[in-house]
Amino acid sequence: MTTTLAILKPDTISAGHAGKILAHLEAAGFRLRACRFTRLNGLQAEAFYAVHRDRPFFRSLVSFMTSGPVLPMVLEADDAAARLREAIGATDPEEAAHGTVRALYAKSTERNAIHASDSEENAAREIAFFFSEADLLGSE
Ligand code: FUP
Repeated sequence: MTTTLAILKPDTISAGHAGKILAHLEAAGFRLRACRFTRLNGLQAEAFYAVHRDRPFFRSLVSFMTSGPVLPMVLEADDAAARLREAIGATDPEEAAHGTVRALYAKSTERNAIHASDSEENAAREIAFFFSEADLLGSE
């Protein structure tokens, strides 16, 4: 079993879709190991998305991700990072496969409902961004 990070984004929380998306992921075989309800400030959102700093959509992405609360969570499964990427679908919901979280709930490429780490290496970094070792102890 491995773990990965998901974030239910502000559009998901404001639309009241958090419970449905969590139920969808649990039904798909992911197990919840940790979660928080928080609101990112500008510095935190910029740091989390630092890899995109020079992209044209960066300021708008930071503005959206700080516009309301988010729900970061650690999910566990066999090959969790790759399987979660499959379960959420393509970045642009119009390209997301039928039945994926983004096909079902995302409104646009920016307001796309959920983040998921794109590799096991990034999953470790992103889990550590939101959760401490102590948060994960005892939740196996
Ligand atoms: P993903 O890994 O599917 O979340 O997508 P990317 O890492 O390519 O992009 C990170 C976030 O930037 C996406 F969730 C949404 C946002 N984004 C835009 O707002 N516009 C774009 O053209 C591309 C990405």
